[in-house]
Amino acid sequence: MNAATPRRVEHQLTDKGYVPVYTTAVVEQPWARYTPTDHEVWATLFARQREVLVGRASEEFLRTQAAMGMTPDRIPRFDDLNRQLRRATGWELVGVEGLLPELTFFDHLAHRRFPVTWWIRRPEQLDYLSEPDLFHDLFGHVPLLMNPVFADYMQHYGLGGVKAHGIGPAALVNLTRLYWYTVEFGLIRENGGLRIYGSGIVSSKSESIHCLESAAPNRIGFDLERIMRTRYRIDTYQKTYFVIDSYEQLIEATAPDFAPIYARLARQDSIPAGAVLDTDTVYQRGSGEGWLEDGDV
Ligand code: HBI
Ligand code: FE
Repeated sequence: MNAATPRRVEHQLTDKGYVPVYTTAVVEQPWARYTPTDHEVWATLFARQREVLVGRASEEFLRTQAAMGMTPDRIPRFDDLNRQLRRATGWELVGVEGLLPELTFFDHLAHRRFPVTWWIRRPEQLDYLSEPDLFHDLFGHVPLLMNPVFADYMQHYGLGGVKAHGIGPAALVNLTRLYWYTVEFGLIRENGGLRIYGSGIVSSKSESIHCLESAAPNRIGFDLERIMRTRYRIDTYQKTYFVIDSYEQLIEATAPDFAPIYARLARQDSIPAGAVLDTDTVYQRGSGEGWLEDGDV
């Protein structure tokens, strides 16, 4: 049994069919209405992920998550986390119904507000969910907002997103790819190895293992414009993971004005999700085992 309130969802017909677009309203976290099942889902996912992430996740991710007091006991209160976040980097969490229109999402990030879905998945959805729920957002995205460099990157991303929205759809596609291959599915070099910092990976047990240990995917050094040209996967493991040397590299790479970059990219083809270029810094050239031919976005 899930927390009571039905989620207000409209479905919009797009080229990808009917996609849920939630109301843009900010909602209070209905903490008192979470059921024992909701807390159990949180506890199960939290314990399972913390176990699989030791030695696999970025030290900074594990450190910040522990520092802000996230535990498996129960779903954290946004108010408690906000006290820590405001003090550390000036960020705050706002409750939302789910996926937001892009401009609304960018505007939140531009003002150091991270939108967190207030509801958590059901027990039968433990292993896969097609949209971000509370576990993905809170466990996956929030800890690194305690890190000042990553916190700045996320705000810069939001400011860039608002600008890109004004430039046009091609710029938005380029920028969404950057978010996808860093914030959601990024790897970082640490202690002589590769570690995970992407939220889409840390909230998934199987991908936490796959992205580092499978022979299938490419692992390629971060290159801003290369990433902004590269298509990605929504419904399967990534074919390619990009590796940063440090969180500072994200800030340095995104400091310049993007307008000339968008103009240059507009004259270049997109790169297929599984491609490896001669100019790439290759940590692993993937075997491609299990890749589906179609479906890159
Ligand atoms: N809305 N709530 C929410 N969370 C996201 O991560 C999110 C979103 N809307 C759009 C979006 N992400 C992506 O398209 C970003 O690349 C903008
Ligand atoms: Fe996410």
